[in-house]
Amino acid sequence: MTNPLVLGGTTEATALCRAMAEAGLSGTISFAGRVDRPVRQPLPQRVGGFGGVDGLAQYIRDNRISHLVDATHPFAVQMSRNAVEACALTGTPLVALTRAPWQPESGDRWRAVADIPAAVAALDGAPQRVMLAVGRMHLAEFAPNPQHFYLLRLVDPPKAPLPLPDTHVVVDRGPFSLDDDLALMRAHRIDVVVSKNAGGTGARAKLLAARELGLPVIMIDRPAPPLRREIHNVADVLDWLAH
Ligand code: 3Y8
Ligand code: NAP
Repeated sequence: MTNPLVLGGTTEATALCRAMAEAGLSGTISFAGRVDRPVRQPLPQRVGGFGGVDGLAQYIRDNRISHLVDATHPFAVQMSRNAVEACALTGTPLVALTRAPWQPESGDRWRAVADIPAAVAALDGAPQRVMLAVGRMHLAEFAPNPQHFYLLRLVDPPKAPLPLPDTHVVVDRGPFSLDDDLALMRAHRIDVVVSKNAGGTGARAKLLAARELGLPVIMIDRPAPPLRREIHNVADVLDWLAH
């Protein structure tokens, strides 16, 4: 009896759950509870942390989870580490449904940086108009460069004062479109875009818009994931679940 648990929060996770439901497979998708209203999913969902490795291991035992699919975002590296450890503890088969990093193409003006602190350092210098499209959780790290105008895109309206003095907030969740991101960057006269190398399609529009406008992009490399089996498409995950 397969009873998979999908760690979600990405476009691919949602696509996997739709395919599982269409294939008549049961399962559960899990969210951390980062945003007010996670998008409706075609499988039953649970929201909230598990309580570290032991909490996840206990959840796996209590719910007789037969397989774990880690379909979290490439920057959700703590969750991915916990999944590897909890599956080792409980002997649960694990795969990661991941997407390749974006690669620069002709016309791109990317400056690759190792992590968020390096992206902050890359913004040292004279005031610019920055599209800071890295979400909410790491905004405070950019406070050392208050001289810029920041266009911020958040999933939910800010619940606390923002750590930056000169901002314009757009409340929107992806997937985003090229036309909308072009209009947004033109409307705010953006000079530079800051992006995580999320990969996938949901967040890619801003890169295509930057290319069309000839804007530089500060591209933040993803943290190294733990060692685990990785699958890059939904069909192969369904096949893995069936065997
Ligand atoms: C809660 C669950 C789906 C999933 C859609 C993908 C695409 C649209 C683009 C920009 C970049 C950013 C952010 C982003 C994208 C997809 C995917 C993706 C980037 C939701 C969702 C949850 C989250 C959490 C949220 C983070 C934030 C990051 C916004 C659902 C909508 C910036 C990542 O306010 C907060 O606390 C937000 C936190 C983690 C990163 C951060 O540091 O703030 N995602 N995003 C998940 C949970 O609770 O477990 O409601 O759908 C999911 C999606 N967001 O089903 O189609 O697959 O990547 N998410 C980044 O890439 O830099 C926006 O603005 O251009
Ligand atoms: P993280 O830093 O790797 O994880 C921190 C803690 O959050 C985990 O230890 C776990 O808590 C809890 N958690 C994370 N993902 C969870 C999930 N899917 N279900 C249940 N608990 C989860 O994670 P994050 O970067 O904050 O990402 C949180 C969620 O947002 C994930 O679903 C991820 O896919 C999604 N997301 C993140 C980004 C991003 O840029 N980071 C972008 C798009 C979507 P416990 O230790 O208590 O179990």
